[in-house]
Amino acid sequence: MTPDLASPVALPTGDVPAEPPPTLLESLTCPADLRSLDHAQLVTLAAQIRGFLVDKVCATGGHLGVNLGVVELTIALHRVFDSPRDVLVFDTGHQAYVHKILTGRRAGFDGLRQADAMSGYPCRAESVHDWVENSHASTALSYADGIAKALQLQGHSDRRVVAVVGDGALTGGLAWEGLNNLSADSGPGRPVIVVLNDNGRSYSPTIGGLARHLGTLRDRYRRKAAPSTQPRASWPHVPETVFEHLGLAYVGPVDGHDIPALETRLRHAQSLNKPVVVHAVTSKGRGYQPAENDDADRMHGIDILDPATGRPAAPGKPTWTSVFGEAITQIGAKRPDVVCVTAAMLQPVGLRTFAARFPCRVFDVGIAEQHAVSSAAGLAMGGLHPVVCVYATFLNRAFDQVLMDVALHRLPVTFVLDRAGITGPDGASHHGMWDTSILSVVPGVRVAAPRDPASLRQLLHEAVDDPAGPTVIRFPKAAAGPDIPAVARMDGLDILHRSAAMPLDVLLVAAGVMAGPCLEAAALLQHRGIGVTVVDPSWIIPVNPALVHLAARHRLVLTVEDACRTGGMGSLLAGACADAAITIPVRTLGLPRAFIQQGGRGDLLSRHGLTAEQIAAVAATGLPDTHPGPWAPRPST
Ligand SMILES: Cc1ncc(C[n+]2csc(CCOP(=O)(O)OP(=O)(O)O)c2C)c(N)n1
Repeated sequence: MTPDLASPVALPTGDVPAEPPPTLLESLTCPADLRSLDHAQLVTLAAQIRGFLVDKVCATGGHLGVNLGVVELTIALHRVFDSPRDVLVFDTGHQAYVHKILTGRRAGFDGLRQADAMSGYPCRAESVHDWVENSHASTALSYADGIAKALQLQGHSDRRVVAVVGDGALTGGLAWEGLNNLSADSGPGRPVIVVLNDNGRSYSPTIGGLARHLGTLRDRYRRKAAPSTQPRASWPHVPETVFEHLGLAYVGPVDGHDIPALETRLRHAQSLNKPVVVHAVTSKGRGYQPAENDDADRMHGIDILDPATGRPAAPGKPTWTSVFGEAITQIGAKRPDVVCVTAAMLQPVGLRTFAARFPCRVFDVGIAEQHAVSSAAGLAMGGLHPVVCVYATFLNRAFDQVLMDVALHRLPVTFVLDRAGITGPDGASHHGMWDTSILSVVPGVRVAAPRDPASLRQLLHEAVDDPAGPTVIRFPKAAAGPDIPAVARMDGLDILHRSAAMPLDVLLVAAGVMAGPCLEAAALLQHRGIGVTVVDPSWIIPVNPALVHLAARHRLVLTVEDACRTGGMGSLLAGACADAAITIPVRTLGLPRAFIQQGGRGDLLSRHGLTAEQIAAVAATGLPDTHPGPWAPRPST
């Protein structure tokens, strides 16, 4: 008989459905529980963790492929080392989901990366097992170096410090500064264990001489694993490792999915009592077919997906990144001198089409933003126009290079800052909210914030046509469009709205994507009898003198930007008005000088006063004299 699926099965009175017994994964509460498991149980546990990751990460979005690759490695680390007494530092931190699961945070995965819930990176407030929470790459060796020095000086020589670093993160210069220091002091007593998680990829395959060297070492491991019919003498020559040349010990390569082999190597590394690199070979996306088949980045990080197909649950809309990708490719077709530079993020910054059309004119330099900028300076000195494409938050790394290597030389380099402003679920280290503050002190740099796809295309053209010095274009992680036409253009300013036959009460100065909420705010204010002009300066740094003149004609200026208020567009305009002895009040809305936690972009913008209603409320209450009292927008009639 076919059961009626719509109605629950009737149980005899008094019967309670039996709870299924907990799975191995469900029965784990802390890392120590791992140590009593036998090999077969560990294999089962690894499979359960993979199933759990696919289920949960497909539902929330997050770093899937990365974490599927480190399941066995993380289990082995927690069996060999005694966290948190021994210190585990994860470089970048995007690969710490398994660590979270094993340290009692399985339940948090339902809220992964959501507001007021579990972070997508290690987080000191969440667990004593998390030492570090910065998710900018290549820092782990330096943290480990410092922690080990501190433990040593305080007599804790029995505590181990382990840094887990990817082959991608190892392309960053900072990692080499760390390695250099670790090997400078290779005596007993400060033995940092560097676990190199080598999957051959950053997002895409890792580039450069180091990647080639690691490839040769991986080859050695593969040949050992698969008995060759060729005589051993015909195998290619394998040089000693670069790590040994630096004075560190080297252990490996070891199969990063073989828990007993990993444990043996980690214990051996521990026994050496000196700085050592343990080279674990892993594969990103392991165990989930859609990730293993994904050539672009093995599903490094994903949005919400249908786990059965590995495809997005809803079709995507055009993003700022995709609009940029098309625009730069069109420019590239007309301008052979335009070249692009990426720091290991070709696809995420929208350069895939450009790279396919002009493979010789795009340079992936590894996770090396500082080098990317100075190398771009060299490209410009050599007569090309480089376009450096990075996430806004990662430009922080290269501030000195922008200042001294590009701006001081007045070189025509264009910086395209993707993910500017609130980025959402990646949290404090990923909000692209510092760029305008740091760029505002750089002499000669011009910064633009497009409001829509048409202005992105226009401003990008203006930027690459500027031979006189550095230019910057910033846009957010969001869907792009629709276009917002200007009603007038005046001395480089786009006037987006003017209240007809009303006084010039409020000037709303909208930086880029804040144009939409400012236009809505204008409608609300106008409805209350307040005259509003909405202006988009397009180039937000330096201040356009025409904006100061326009400000002087109004009774209140309110600037609105999706960036840190400190030193941003608003504070620059306020300073320029003060310098010009203009006494009308200038209010500034933007992000606070604070580390903003993760959440949805819309939610976080609203929490920081950047919705239309909130903008209108500040404008109405900030107007001198005529509009006193609390602001409450009238219900529409
Ligand atoms: C300074 C900096 N630049 C760029 C990034 C963006 N990013 C996050 S993970 C990643 C690739 C990391 O590769 P790898 O270290 O090999 O780790 P895997 O993801 O392969 O495990 C990049 C480029 C970052 N986090 N920090």
